[in-house]
Amino acid sequence: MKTTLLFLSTLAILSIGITGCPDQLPDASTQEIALGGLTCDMCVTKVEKALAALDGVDSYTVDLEAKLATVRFEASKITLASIESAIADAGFTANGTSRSEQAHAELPACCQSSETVDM
Ligand SMILES: [Cu+2]
Repeated sequence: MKTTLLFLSTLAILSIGITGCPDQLPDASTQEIALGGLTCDMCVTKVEKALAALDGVDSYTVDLEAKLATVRFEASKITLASIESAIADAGFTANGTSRSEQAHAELPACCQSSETVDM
């Protein structure tokens, strides 16, 4: 009986050790955002700048070839919709949302893309 209890408590401690990762924020969420209108590295920089300016975004990667942004954020501070609209405000579509045509028109010529939605 004692051995069983010891075994169970050891198991409990072990499982806490596995799940209770200290640097894993409880409300952290990682989402992939499909980007439209991404043509070159400058576009990537524009999207990265838009993401960097957001409070609540912990980290991000922007993949030009996959046209995909992977964003890790704190769900209590910012919503996915806010992140999408920040990207749209920078002149690109995010998950099919419409982009700011004004911001898009202000992008360098190499970044001007006729595609409005790229899913
Ligand atoms: Cu570009």
